[in-house]
Amino acid sequence: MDVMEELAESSEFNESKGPCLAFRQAASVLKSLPSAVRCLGAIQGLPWLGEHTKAVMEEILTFGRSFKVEEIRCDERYQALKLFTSVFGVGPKTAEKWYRRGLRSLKEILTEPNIQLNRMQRAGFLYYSDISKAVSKAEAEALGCIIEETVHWIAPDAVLALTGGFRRGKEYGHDVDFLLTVPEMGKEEGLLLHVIDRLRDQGILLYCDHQGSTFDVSKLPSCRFEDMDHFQKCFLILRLEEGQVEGERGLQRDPGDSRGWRAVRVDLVAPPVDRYAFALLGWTGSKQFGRDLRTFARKERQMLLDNHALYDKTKRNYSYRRLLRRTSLPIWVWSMWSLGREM
Ligand code: DCP
Ligand code: MG
Repeated sequence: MDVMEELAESSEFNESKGPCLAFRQAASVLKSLPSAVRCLGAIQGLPWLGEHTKAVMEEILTFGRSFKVEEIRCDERYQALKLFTSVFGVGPKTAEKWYRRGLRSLKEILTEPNIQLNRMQRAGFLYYSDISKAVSKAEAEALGCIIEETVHWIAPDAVLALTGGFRRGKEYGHDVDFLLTVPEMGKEEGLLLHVIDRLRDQGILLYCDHQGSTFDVSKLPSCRFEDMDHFQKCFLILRLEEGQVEGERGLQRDPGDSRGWRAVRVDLVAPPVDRYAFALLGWTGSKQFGRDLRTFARKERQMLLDNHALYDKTKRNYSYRRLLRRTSLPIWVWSMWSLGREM
């Protein structure tokens, strides 16, 4: 399945949306299987495995390797784009621009006088060695304690949830995602800025990009299915001290690194409490599961689902409480949820 992810990534760099999605779906299906595939017969009848995927799998099953993937791995452009997009704040477009300018390494980017890095990219380079390292569950839990203490110091009745990959049971992630809200509508508005101030006062805020809410309930039908939701959020880099992490291994870092701390990427999202359930479902991910759930809602239930709401196209309403009582919504959401618990 890593092979499928690599093929998806390569298609993304080539802006081939269809193949990219097909390989991601295939990776997702293969991950959900109880055991490794040993013959092509084992995948007969499974959904989302198209001709390309099957051809790659046949190659692997026959020769123990995929020539197509090996070719991609050796490709200079793929290598450069993969490296550049591994920097926080660098997307495929910027990576492509740098590649076209003849740049091939991170050092070349940093020493090229005509390159203007934005604030996020500067932080991405500054903390590259730390934030390109996986974050462990113990580190995520330690950060959870710090955020919880900070949030509850500001709002004792606030609700905080660890989301993203760690909520799905992953042992490692590339960042740590949290959702927070307060029981009283509207009170969540100033919350994130307070949290940021408090983290700064504690001396652990290394970088912060705060985005205010653009959520407008009256425009709900027009803000569906966008990549980013409209809730207030912040993308942070926090300093995590060695003593704060429980467990044998403590901090994830290079051997010989004696700093006693590491930088970690953290996302905080603060939806209003009446949107919390949708935000929690969306931010728990995975991205592919979210995509499949939305497709299922649209095609099988004539409903539109996103991180803000569930809209019934036939009834033309958002009244999800009524829907919960009237239909089998909880059943399909939760059955899809358990079916889609892939990492
Ligand atoms: N998500 C979302 N809208 C976005 C970004 C993410 O709804 N604009 C969702 C889907 C993701 C989840 O939030 O699964 C968390 O995003 P991450 O990119 O952190 O992904 P994961 O936590 O799943 O993976 P990782 O373990 O690499 O952090
Ligand atoms: Mg994450």
